[in-house]
Amino acid sequence: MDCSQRLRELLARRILLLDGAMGTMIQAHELAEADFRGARFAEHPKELKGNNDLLTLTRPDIIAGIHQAYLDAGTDILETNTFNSTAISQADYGMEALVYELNLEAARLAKRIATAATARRPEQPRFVAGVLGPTNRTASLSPDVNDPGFRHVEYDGFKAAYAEAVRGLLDGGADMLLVETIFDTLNCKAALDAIEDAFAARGARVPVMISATITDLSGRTLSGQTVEAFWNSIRHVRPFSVGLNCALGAEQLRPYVEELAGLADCYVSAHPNAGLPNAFGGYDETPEHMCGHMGGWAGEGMVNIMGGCCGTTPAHIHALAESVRGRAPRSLPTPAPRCRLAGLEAFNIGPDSLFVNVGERTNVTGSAKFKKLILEGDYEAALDVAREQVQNGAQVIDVNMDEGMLDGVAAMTRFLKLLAAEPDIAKVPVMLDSSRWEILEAGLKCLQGKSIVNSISLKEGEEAFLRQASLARRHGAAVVVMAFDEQGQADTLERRVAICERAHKLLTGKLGFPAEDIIFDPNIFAIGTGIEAHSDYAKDYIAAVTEIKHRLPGVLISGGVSNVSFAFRGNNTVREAMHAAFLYHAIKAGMDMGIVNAGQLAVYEEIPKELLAQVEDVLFNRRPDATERLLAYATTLGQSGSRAVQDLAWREAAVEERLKHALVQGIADYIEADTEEARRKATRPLDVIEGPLMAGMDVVGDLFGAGKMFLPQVVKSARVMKKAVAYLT
Ligand code: THG
Repeated sequence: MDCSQRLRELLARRILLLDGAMGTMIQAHELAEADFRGARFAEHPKELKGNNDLLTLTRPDIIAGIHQAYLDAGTDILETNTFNSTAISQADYGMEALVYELNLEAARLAKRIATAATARRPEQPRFVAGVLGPTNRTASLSPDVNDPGFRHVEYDGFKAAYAEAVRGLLDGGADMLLVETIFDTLNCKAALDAIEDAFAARGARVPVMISATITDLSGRTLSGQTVEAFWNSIRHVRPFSVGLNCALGAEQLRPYVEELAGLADCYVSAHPNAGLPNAFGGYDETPEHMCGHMGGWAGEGMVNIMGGCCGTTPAHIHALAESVRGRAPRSLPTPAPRCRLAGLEAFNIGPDSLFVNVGERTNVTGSAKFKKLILEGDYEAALDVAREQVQNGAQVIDVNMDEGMLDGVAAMTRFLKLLAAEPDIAKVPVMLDSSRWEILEAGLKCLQGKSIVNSISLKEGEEAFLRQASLARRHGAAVVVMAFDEQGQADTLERRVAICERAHKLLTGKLGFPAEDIIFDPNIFAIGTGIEAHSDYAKDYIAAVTEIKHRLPGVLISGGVSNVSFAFRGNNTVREAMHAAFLYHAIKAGMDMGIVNAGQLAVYEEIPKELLAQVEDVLFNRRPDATERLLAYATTLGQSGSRAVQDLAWREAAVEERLKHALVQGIADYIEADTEEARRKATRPLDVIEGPLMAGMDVVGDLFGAGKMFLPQVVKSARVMKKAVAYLT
């Protein structure tokens, strides 16, 4: 039986115990500089006092004694003395060269003591978790407030540092690995990437435990993620356990452990501090106090693995062992499969979700304005474009830096690093959009959340496709798969469906890629181009959506919506009507998400009936002269400007109608004057809210419910409503 199976067997019966703090225990020995140095490092040029991990080599007796004390207290899983044993952390002491040895010897030492304890009492087998600490650097935050794009260490640097530590821990015989005290999920993802490399190189895996730290009562990690966003960002490695440790005491940590316990389909661990640090940086929560809380968690079936962090001692672990004895461990939930994305916040997409709007404007090929800003290096204003998309209701933002004049890797990297410092943008997941793999990969190395890679395809054959898909998976990303193969882009219903089926089979069969993380894009091409061969493009896309959803359950479907109207560039009235009608029908067919201009979506129901009929004739290729008729009709509408500006006929209607129109269309321009007019007609200002304004919002609600309005439009309606209410107040 391998270690993972033995652990699972034990965990089915009881809660397993980690140990407690190492640092507090070392401090109690009141060691001097000479103890840290020993004979071997007597001449080392830097001060070494405080380099606790070094004691594994210079005072192994002390570390062994601490391990033994924890085992005697009831610990099942010992943690190695390697919290700072990475080149990044050891740089403080000039001991980078020692990292492999520190990890190797720490694992050997813990293993020797654990094995001896198991031999003495085989009914309680003991295990060693090789600890990978967070380092003292952040991968997704700048240490310099004046330069938010700066990083001390980049993703590849973190990964290399962790790789070295992992090698030592595994060579030393660690039974499992514990990536802990994670304050920045990108650090953790680099560690997980290094761990996967090591497993692949060895042809063997060990269980991986992951434990984050919530730094304050905001309930977020230092790098700003919520508990669920964190979980979404790391669950692709199928961890053995996920949990929380450090920073807070048991009482403050409770709600977050409880939240995680409700989400994670793996074991849940918790090892809190002995309370919050006191004025002297010490910890004074007694074993009884701490276990008063944690015993309760055990009683409620909230956890599987427990222990202590800063300030805890063998007395705490002993008390914990007493208080969890006989308590049933948490049973694992079976959450429904969903595409679980994350920025700073979680964003889950499933079969019951409403249509997802992906903001298209942060694209150098899709927006002249964004391109100009990036080429000029005005990243600040470029970030405003992203911010505006999010404010307008984009739930994901598509970022594309494919431009001949641009170093795409550098631009993607810079933009995403700066974006990480803007919580109002970084809260949403990112869709990395590029036709070049290097750019997609560079983007993945900047994002702590769970992103979407847009896109991969069979264009260059199966090998390249599978390689890119597995790399995307390694970073935990979902993928957009274009209906594109060695023969070219699919432009018929049959080829669209056939390529998606082939890609699905390869991804799920060869890589075990979860269906819910596959987003098919069956190609939205321009229609109304005057070219006969293009006339079924929209119709076939919509039919392909139905067919793919039917044949490949669980996958999602997306597309670049604005493509469909390229032939009508310059005429936004027609373009917006085409997008609204296209979306209305494609969503009914099962389209889950689309790349759209979130600030500029027309309401299907409000499209003038004649225009709608003409647009739908083109969409569904209902008559041979459909395009000509729409073009002719388009010229009568004027060449540019949006419907709202052009057509002021609605201003002639009664005030109640005008208020409704403004709410449904999200037009704020006249709202105060119209609200004032309604107020003068009413007895009390409240009557305006309860009367015409609520009536208008009811229409918005009905259209939204019927799939005829989208979130970005509702956001606009809400803004208009707010303005009217503010005026009345
Ligand atoms: N599928 C996938 N990804 C995609 C696409 C797709 N990414 C890019 C594109 N298609 C989706 N994004 C856009 C962005 C902008 C426009 C169209 C698609 C657009 N822009 C205006 C134009 O060209 O007329 C630009 C106007 C301006 O400069 O402001 O229409 O299909 N997976």
